[in-house]
Amino acid sequence: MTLIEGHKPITPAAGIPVWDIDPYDAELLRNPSAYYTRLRELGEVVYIPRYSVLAVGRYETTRQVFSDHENFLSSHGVGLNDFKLEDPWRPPSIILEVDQPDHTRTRKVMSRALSPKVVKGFADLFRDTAEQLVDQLLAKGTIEAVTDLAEAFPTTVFPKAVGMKDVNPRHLVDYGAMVFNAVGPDNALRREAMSHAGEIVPWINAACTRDRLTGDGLGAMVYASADDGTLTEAEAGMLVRSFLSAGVDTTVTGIGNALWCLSQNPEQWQALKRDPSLIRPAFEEVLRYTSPVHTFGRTAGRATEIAGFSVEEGTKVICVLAAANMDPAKWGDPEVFRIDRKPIGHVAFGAGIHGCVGQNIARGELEAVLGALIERVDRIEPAGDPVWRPGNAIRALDRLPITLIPN
Ligand code: HEM
Ligand code: OVM
Repeated sequence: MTLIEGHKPITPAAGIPVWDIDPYDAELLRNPSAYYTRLRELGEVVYIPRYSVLAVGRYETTRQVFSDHENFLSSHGVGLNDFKLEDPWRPPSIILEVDQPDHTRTRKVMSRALSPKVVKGFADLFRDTAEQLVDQLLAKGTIEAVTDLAEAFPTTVFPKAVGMKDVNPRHLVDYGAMVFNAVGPDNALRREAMSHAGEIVPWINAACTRDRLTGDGLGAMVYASADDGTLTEAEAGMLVRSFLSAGVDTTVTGIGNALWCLSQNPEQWQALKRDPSLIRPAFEEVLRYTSPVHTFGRTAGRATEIAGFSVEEGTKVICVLAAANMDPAKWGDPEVFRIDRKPIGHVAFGAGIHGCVGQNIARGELEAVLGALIERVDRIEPAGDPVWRPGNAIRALDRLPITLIPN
């Protein structure tokens, strides 16, 4: 069989609309909103011949496929590559890229390490770091918010939370770019991200071993599960790798996207300053509105259906979370950013058994950053055009020039 983008080519069922588009085109990824709209309008599920995949973007359907772990598997990879047909670029994640029952044991270890109680223990670290950083940036006035704040904050606090002895913020950010671009096709974005692999992969793998971790962080909690026999030593290292894979670029993107939302919507910024209890809901709205992870996939493990259309075994389905989070059938005025919307049920963290296990950390980091900002900053003004960075799975800013005006 000749594979297409590393998976089995399919014949779509009769009645599924065929759409000749490249959803991983860099220009489309910079400005995706017309693609999201058309994807939802075309039907419950669409066939994209260029990659021989199905795509879903309506809220209910996307949520359903994403959470139906019985029919739609993760063990074949959550990108275009089918791990059972072509070797993945790295040993698969033992939490993200596995199915039940394998998933259950590793997920338990990770949810304990990332529980609300553990995350509360990082509140002081997060707050102190955010306050210091915002004070420094206020002294500068005009900043490039992506590097100066969105990257600076998580690359400072997250390695400390994990207990990493080796520090290299650049490697952490670049590894995230590899991991998330790897779920797309073999395009220029993926190749550029992968061009750093030779240096970064060995550095990351070394940073995950027990001797490179302190005794008091998230890493040590995972290794404690090797001591009690729940995990092997190698499995513990693999779960630490999952922290480093999923825990940096996502929150970098969340913070950058939040600053974009608030700098573009000054009345929402003022509303947040007036009512700090809206910090959490404001971040949920940032997640709904910008979907930092815009697309992740599944593979049909058996013959099944999507919204009544037959789907053959081995079919790759790309789930466009960002389109679902903008579906007017679910959200009133989806194109309006409203910090008091409280968008319960958004799929920015996924849904079902693989739903983001790090969401407490993500919320904790954002709460600290937004909290420090509202206490110190009167206005956030654009200081140039925002530039988006195309990514096969992540929608992030490349540059966000802003001016912070103190209280
Ligand atoms: C899973 C998004 C932050 C660790 C996921 C999934 C999404 C997501 C969409 C589902 C993947 C799937 O079902 O295939 C985000 C966003 C974040 C964020 C938008 C920040 C704004 C974090 C952080 C960590 C983390 C800070 C680590 C501390 C993970 C892990 C999984 C995951 C390990 C796999 C869970 C499983 O398969 O059971 N995340 N994430 N994430 N996330 Fe996050
Ligand atoms: C992992 C992981 C988890 C979530 C997202 C992700 C594709 C990787 O366990 O390595 O990025």
